[in-house]
Amino acid sequence: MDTSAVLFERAKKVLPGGVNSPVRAYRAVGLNPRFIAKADGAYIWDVDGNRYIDYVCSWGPMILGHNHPLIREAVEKAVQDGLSFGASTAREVEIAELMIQMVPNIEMVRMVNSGTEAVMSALRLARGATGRDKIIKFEGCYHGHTDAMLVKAGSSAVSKEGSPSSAGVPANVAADTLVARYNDLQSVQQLFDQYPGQIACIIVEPVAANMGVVAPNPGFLEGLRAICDKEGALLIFDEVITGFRLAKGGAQEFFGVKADIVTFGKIIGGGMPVGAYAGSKELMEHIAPCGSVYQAGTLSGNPVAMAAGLAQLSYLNSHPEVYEVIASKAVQLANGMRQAVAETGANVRINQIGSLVAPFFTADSVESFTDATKSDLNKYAAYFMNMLEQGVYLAPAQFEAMFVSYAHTDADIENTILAAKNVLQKLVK
Ligand code: KE4
Repeated sequence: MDTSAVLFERAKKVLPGGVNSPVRAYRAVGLNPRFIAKADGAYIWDVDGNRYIDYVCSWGPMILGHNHPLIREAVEKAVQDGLSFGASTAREVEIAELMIQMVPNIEMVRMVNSGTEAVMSALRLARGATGRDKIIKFEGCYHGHTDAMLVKAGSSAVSKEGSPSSAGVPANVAADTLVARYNDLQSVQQLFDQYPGQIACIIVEPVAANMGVVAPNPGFLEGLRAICDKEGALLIFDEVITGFRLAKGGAQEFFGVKADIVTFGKIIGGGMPVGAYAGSKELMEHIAPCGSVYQAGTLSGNPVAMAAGLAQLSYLNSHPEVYEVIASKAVQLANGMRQAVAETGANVRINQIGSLVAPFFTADSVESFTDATKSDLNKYAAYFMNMLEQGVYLAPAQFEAMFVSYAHTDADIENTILAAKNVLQKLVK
């Protein structure tokens, strides 16, 4: 098999930037990307045979670790019956019933094929249900690449030098996207005061995990709920990352705050392409064919993808201890990294909530995107490269998260902490 270097040269001839998703190009860390050959449990192997402890976990889907036997067997069994029918199947009903059982405050679900598609559909639903056009998002939050969300977005869409998040987004589309500051309720209320009766919804990552990891300050999500109730707008929790990760019921359960629409992705596909959006029966019956808000998809509810998602969600539903275990491992990791920071005198702040962790190369607290952008991105790039050399695979960009899975062992966590200490010692010299 070709090496990563050879594959990347070939890839750049046939794929924009040599990748099918920008962050995979490692441009934020200034390295050539590793091509991955296989994965198992907490580990991935690149095409050159190097093994890494994996904290990307496919950007969140692999909460049980890679190549879980239950998920693999469910997929192998499902493909025996065919790959796609373009017609309804029992498994779509079963996974929707299970999601409604696991997640509070949702009565109906619509399956789509990605988080982006879930968000795009949820925004259209909010606009269709309220008759209002404007939407509020938060600077540094990332909600996939639908036009309306590529305004001051996070993750790999972070704009350079203040330019918009993407060319190709018409000004009149971007004009309907209003941007507030995460953890700043006043910046939200100001927009409602400026555009009374015009704002359909607020969309928020209940934990911002596309600016590094930034938790909501106490009262922030509750405040968004209250503002939406007062202003007649809908609250959308984008739970593509937090859904089925922060708790069985996701952020609504974890924080005790109800959203009107919830978007999902990643974990519900078990590694296969799946997204979903969900809400009350009343709201969801605005969606075609019941109502006037159109949304459709050739492979929505694909039977093989549903088999993978159903296997993963069923395991999570019957093993709630997973949540306590992955959160405690993340605490062990974060505390170990903080110890390494203290021992080396490095300027690093570690944020952690649930099984999400993120280091920022700054001595200051990080509670907003502005704080996150003040961290030293070059130091992060050096940290990433050195950790890779130590056999630890982190997000190849600062504005992402570390994901701890059920497959990460205590030894993996301890080895990661040791690697971090070695690297920080080297970087502070
Ligand atoms: P997808 O369309 O990539 O399935 O989901 C978009 C999305 C929506 N909402 C949130 C909160 C998300 O984090 C994402 C996608 N997450 C990124 C990681 N930051 C996916 C990785 C990538 O873009 O390659």
